[in-house]
Amino acid sequence: MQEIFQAIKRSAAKIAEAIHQEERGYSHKKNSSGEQQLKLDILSDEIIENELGAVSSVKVLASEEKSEPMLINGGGRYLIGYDPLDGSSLVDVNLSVGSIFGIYEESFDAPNLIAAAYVVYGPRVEMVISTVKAERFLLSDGEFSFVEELSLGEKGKINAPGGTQKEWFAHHKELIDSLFKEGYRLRYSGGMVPDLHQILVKKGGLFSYPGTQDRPKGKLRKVFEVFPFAHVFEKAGGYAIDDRGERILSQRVNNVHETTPCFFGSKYEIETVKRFYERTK
Ligand code: AHM
Ligand code: MG
Repeated sequence: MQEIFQAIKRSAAKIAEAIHQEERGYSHKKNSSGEQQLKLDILSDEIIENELGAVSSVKVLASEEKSEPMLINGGGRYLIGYDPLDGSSLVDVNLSVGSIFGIYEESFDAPNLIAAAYVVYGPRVEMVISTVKAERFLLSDGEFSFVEELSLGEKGKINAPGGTQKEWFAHHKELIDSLFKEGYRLRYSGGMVPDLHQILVKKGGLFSYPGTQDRPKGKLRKVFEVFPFAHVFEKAGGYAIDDRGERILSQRVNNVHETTPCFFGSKYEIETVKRFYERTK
């Protein structure tokens, strides 16, 4: 598995470089930001595919950018689901973005997820790897060095509510309002990687991306986004549940692009989510 993490680290350094090069090209390309964005998504996907595709233990790669998983090496052991550049539209407004990876065995069902990683491209480039614990690394002079083990407290102060408010169900709005009434502060950038990273580093809080009236199954994808972060949160001593109050890591998939409502947080916030969602049962 170490060779997979090494390949992810090399990809991260190259994607960080690509993001900065696009930035340098910004002035003469400012009328075609949509196209530019697309290029960066594709470039990030290619970088990861080239790096992970060369690792002999990798059997299948499934990218958020591609409709079908790709067989790499029939004799390999691991299936990797990844989102090459999550929140990529935020690059244009110079907010942080990220890459997310889930490492599975046998299938892309969550119980088969054995490790996860994500990279945050912000003022600094950081990476978190979760295996038996969740560890934070910082990119400096081309190398990732260990910063700390991530560990959530029982309760935080951050509320990061995703989804279009107009489409929220009444019980969800009540949940979010009640946390604000308790004194929670709004911290939401619209990029799940930096939004969740902030909660992990600040040791608690709630990130929610609920099912809504227009999207009952939410927006975030199980295999590329939700399962990997659920792994990181649990290894950091936190929780990740769906709108039925079930553990995200017990979910299965029929299609790698399926989405699920999701809630990530520390103990107190997740208990609060369960209390408000209990009424819908
Ligand atoms: P993407 O994979 O197409 O970039 O979408 C995922 C992103 C997440 O980072 C973020 O939490 C969410 O979309 C925000 O979406 P929206 O602004 O549509 O609610
Ligand atoms: Mg994404």
